Amino acid sequence: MHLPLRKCYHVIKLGIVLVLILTILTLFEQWRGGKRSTRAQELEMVQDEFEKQILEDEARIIPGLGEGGVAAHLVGEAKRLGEESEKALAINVYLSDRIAYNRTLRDYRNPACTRVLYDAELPSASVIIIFHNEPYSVVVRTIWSVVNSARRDQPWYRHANFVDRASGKTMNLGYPGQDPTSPFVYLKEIILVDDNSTLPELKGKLSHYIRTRLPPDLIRVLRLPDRVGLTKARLAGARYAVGDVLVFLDAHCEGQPDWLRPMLQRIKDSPKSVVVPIIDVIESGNFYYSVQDPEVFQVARCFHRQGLMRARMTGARAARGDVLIFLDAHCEAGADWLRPLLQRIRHKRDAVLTPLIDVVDQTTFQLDAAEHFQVGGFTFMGHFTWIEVPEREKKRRGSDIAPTWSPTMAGGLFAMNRAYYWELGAYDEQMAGWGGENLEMSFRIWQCGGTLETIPCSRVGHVFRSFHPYGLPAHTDTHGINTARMAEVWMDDYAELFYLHRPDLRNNPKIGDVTHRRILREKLQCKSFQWYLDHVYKEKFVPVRDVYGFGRFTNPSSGLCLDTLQREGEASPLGVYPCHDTLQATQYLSLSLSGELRDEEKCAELQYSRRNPDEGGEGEGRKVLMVTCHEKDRGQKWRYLSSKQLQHVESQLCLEAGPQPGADVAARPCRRDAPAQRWRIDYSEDN
Ligand code: LR7
Ligand code: MN
Repeated sequence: MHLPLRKCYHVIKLGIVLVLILTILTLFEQWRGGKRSTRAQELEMVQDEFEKQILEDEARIIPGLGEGGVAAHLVGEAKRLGEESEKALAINVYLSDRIAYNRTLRDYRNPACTRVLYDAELPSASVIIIFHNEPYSVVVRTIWSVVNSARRDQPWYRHANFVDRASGKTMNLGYPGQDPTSPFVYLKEIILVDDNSTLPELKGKLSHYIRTRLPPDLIRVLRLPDRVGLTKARLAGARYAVGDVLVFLDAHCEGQPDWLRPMLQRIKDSPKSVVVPIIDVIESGNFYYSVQDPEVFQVARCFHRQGLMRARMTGARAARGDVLIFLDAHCEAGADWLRPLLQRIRHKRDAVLTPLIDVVDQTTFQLDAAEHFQVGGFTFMGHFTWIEVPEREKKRRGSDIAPTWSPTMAGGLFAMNRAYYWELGAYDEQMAGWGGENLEMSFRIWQCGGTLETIPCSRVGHVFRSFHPYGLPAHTDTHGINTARMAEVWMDDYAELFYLHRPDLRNNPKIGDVTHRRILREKLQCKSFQWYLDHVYKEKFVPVRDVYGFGRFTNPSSGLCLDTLQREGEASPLGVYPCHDTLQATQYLSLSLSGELRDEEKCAELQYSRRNPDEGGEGEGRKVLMVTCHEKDRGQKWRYLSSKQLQHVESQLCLEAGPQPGADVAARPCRRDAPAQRWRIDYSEDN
């Protein structure tokens, strides 16, 4: 009895200890597990919240709205809310939130593009999209557009086969190193660079959207800890990228079918080509996707019948409108085709205009848009402009869809071989905020041995905004300062023409140090700006090149100078103003060798006078208007007489100073004894 009792006691003691340990263990486990699950729960709750918001977003979308790229309209209260959002954000965000993230677009490409075969083996692309406080739905639509238009399973995806040299076998592998089953044959990655946005929906919600709605392992989001501006944000994206080619996009773009391959193919064939797509317009108010130049309208017609002259005359006699428009009876007009014509005729009564004529196929009624796109130019004020493709370039490129040389690029949408990007000096990392980097890179490309080309089969739409919805660092003029940095490094003596517009920036310490960029220019043995003007952009009017005289045009008897008086607008009268001691932009005019009296973009011509079309009235004379130079022989030709008079060749009238500062000049019958008709030019062959 004794022993078993003792044993029993021990057994019980042991049991109790064991039970205690077990209880403690389970309690601990429970405690730990509980803790873990609250964390998971919290995370889940946040995700659920994002999910809920995203589902709400998706429920808001109106099927079919804006589909095909047509203008989207809302009515009533929704319309008002839309307009309000556009006023505040420069984009109709309320509307954007209601248009499908992956809407389709009408295909505006030249039909010849659909017949091009691209190599099966193309360089891989890293698409870099930077953003600061861009509207969420617009960013998501941009991402979808890139993803969709780079899929191999799209109907348009056809390619030339890749022949393996070793085995002689025909293969379709995509590019080397890529999983051949991946649907994104040449899209390596999309890198989103968040330039320190403050909008909450661009943080967790956007990440959640990407994680749950978009293909895995394709999209990275880089969150910058500080706001660095667009140049440095792009640099950050480029450092991160691993694809063969860098493709930069603004965060409000939609690509046309197959927009990426034509650029990759060109870079493969010519690695030092930096390429841009044709940039189409997505209207900020209604998301209408239209071809690049909104002024270009399209009237389509199929075939021309003969012998219609008499019928037209009869019609013209009966017409009562201000303007006669003749159309064949088998035309289809593009959007807003009429107003550009009427607008032009209002400014220039004697203009006879033809629209851009597209072709409608007579059997299929397929509309083939006449190829029209513009390339990049610049002004000495440091701004990007659109220019027509020069005639000599049309000859050189050989075909409407061939790579077309462009003197500059807009800056936001381009593709470039990644190694070449770094070799060529990437970006000037001391450029802040917005602006300037586009001309800097354009000049650098050309001057240092590359080419800048528009690839016509690649078209991407961009939402053009009328103002920046985001603030820029401390309201500094980053565009001016960045442009001055560019001018200091790349423009040689021509930098003076920039400083003429910005005397405040001359020798301004705000510009900062550019030594390292000058060293880069030296190292790459780049050519001069003069070379650029002479070889790349011959058509550019340079106020000191190919001119008979330039500078101030002084009327000695009054001490007044010709002055554009900072008047903006399509056609603004030329006036006079007391001469400035130093040359300033509004008084900087040239008399070109072809006889134009002009500033950088506008030429003096006479206003049409209804009363007396050929003679200047004895009274007020005819007004002299500054209008866009047309480089045709008519109307904009002047000559400088030995009597120091400026004579308008066509009308034989002479330029006469206005009576007081700020007055308009006039063209009047030439009188040798009229002191108001005498002009002295600062720099000319005579002086
Ligand atoms: O501080 C900033 N940080 C940014 O990340 C300021 C802007 N950004 C982002 C912004 O969210 C956007 O995605 O940078 C991108 C470009 O800014 P936008 O869209 O306000 O510029 P933009 O389209 O008005 O201006 C054009 O010129 C700029 C000069 O610095 C840039 O080069 C833009 O990329 C360029 N856009 C285009 O080329 C599109 C075609 C427009 C034309 C002509
Ligand atoms: Mn933009």
